[in-house]
Amino acid sequence: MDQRWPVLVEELLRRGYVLTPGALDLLKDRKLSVDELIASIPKDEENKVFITEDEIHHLLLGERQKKKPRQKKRKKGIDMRIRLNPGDLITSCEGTVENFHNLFLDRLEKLRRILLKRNGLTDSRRISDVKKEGNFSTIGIVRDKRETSKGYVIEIEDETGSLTFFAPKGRDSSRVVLDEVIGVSGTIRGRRAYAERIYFPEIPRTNSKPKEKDLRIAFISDIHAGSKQFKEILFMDFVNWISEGSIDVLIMTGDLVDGIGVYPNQEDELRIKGIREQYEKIKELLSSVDCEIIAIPGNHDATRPMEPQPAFQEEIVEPLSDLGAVILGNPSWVEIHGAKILLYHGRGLDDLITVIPEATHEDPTQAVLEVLRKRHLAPIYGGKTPIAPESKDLLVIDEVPHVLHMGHVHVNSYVEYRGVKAFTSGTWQEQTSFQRAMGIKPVLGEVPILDLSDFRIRRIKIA
Ligand code: D5M
Ligand code: FE
Ligand code: ZN
Repeated sequence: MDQRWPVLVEELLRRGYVLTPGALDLLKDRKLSVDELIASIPKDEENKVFITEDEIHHLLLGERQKKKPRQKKRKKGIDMRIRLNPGDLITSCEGTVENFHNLFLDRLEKLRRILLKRNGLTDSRRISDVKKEGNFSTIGIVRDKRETSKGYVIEIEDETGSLTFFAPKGRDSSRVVLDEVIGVSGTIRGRRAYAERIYFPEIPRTNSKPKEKDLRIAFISDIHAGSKQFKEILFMDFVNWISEGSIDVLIMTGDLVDGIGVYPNQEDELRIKGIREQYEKIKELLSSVDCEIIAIPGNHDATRPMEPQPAFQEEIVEPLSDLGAVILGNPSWVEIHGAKILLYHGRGLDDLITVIPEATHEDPTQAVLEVLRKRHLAPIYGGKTPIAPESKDLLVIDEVPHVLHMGHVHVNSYVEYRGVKAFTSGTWQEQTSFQRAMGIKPVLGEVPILDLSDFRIRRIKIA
């Protein structure tokens, strides 16, 4: 705290006002005079003694809103195509055993098509056709994985049967997860199968790049408007920055609001307790933004939590439509001037982080990398990510994108893998008590910007 503090606090006391601890916190490092502070107190509250966090908040925000955005012509002919939007494809599935069977069959078929192109798997057979002795190669869904002293015993399954094999310890075998589709080649001796190589569907080595275009896309996630921990002032600094006209498209990948009833006793952590009002807040925050806005939901938003998630419930998110935002489901795929962009909130990362060596909540890079190699946004079934028994698996990454953007983990990470730029983009919400208990340290206000003029990502930091 700087030198002026005791003076400011004393002066306020002399005039009969006390700052609450929250208000003191907000004022840290901000240069405001006693007169400005007193002016922030509503005039109809003459007997007021305490100056609260809310009042300081409004005062600081007012300061920001004075900066009028430079008016730019909205949507200067942006060529945008929506290639996948789960809302259009979601069925009213009932969750029967047959539904799940179809889901996994679709997953197997889509990923097998990709795996069959790999050297070493082109001759692979269905599991029931694997010869009882000699060399083999096949493809299946991982049903079981157990660690032994020397390696792993892995069981895979397809439509025709199952196969259990031993895989020695190694980078690939350590990264096999339940319910993903893999290929395996090796030998069978005396009825025991030994893997020599494990194959993930993978990203092929290509150097595909979108055409050059003078256009910049900002990626953000996890605003959590309505939460007491939402850093509105920091967010408004970002909004003011984009309102200056440097950004053409703003993409938001979920948890726009904190929601209601997402976890027990959430009411205590909410500044805005109504869901509609939380989206009204988003509208207010973004009202000066004149670039194209694209939004998909996360696990805190107003739509079903099971993935794939259809777009937000229309009645509730009218404020988003009022903004002219393009509202899609989770995951979604948009193409902007030829740049193929896959958007996913990122819940599947929670499950991968628990099993992928070197992946942590602090640095999820290795989990993001595995999403690309496994060509699936949430391969592990029955973990933390609720997955709907749709007949098609929309979480498979059928086509290779140029960009994969996720949120949810509340930290920034970046990996470029075989030409694909994959990243998570942090949050605008301070650490919650739950995150403190889990040891999760959020990263706030760091925004990756994709520049289509040179196809590079630059990260700006809002201080
Ligand atoms: O998730 C914010 C962060 O908290 C993100 O890093 C995941 C983590 N998180 C959330 N729920 C859980 C559970 N149930 N287990 C482990 N980690 C979790 P958000 O979606 O914003 O609440
Ligand atoms: Fe979140
Ligand atoms: Zn989330």
